[in-house]
Amino acid sequence: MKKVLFAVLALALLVTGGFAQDKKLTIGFSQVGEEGAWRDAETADVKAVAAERGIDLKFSDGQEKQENQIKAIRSFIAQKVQGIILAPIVETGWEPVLKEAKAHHIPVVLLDRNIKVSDPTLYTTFIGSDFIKEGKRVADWVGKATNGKANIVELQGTVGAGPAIDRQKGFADEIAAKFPGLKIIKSQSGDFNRAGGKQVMEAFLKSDGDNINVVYSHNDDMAVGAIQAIEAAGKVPGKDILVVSIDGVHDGFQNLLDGKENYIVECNPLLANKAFDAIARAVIGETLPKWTVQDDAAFDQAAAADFGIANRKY
Ligand code: GYE
Repeated sequence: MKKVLFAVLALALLVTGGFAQDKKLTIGFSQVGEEGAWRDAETADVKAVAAERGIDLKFSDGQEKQENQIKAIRSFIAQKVQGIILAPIVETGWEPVLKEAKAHHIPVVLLDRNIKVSDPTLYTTFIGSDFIKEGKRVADWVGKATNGKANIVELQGTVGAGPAIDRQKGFADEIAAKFPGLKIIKSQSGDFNRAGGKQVMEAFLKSDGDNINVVYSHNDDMAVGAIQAIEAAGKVPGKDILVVSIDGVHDGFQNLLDGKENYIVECNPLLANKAFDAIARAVIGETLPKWTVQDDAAFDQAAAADFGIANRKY
């Protein structure tokens, strides 16, 4: 069966002379949910690129639940898709369902978050940014801006999610190595969304009020919520309390321009072209590197003003 499929695809390649054959592909996309602007941009990009390429896209919104994502993958397998794109909410627990996909020879490309599995052949490639490096870049900026002395509160992403784990680790490792005077006095999850960021920041302000010099948020959306909490507490975000985060979505960028935020490391959500290319290659039997790394920029207020919000793509 697999051989027949390969032969047909190889023939299609010969006829069309390239990856244009992916016109005939049916691909399932299991998305995390709709927790913020970053993810909405990613979803829109996947849908737009699928339409451009004439791909039949089966889209499933996991509503921030791993069990929904696992169900979606099973349903994609039952519908005999040729490939699956998975944006995994958390790092662990995927092994059984990925074995099922593998048994049906369906390649799975990991989009924007990585997973932990003992058998690396269970997925084709992880397409996304280096979250450890993001955390380090933020720590380096905070170290410089505060002369290496500050009390920091941290808003973590979704518990168990790759970017939350690595953004925490990269930041913590960097300050341990270079800035002994930077102290993380509180750290809690705001679940990568605005309401979560606001709520957790309110609690931090209540308990630690005047001791907080910096808020490090694992994404822009939580930083937007934190800035609201800081203002409601009668303090000036960007001055009384420095605000730093990751993503570079429109509202985060605007806060940088408005002086309410101080530094953002970009994390590009527009990965769909790379994802569909990866599936097309896997379908014809190519082996890909396990990590397709996305390189990102970083902005302080001056760099943001230089770049201009009109040039932001998400
Ligand atoms: O930073 C955040 C989103 O997985 C890299 O998830 C992604 C992260 C992104 O909710 O805004």
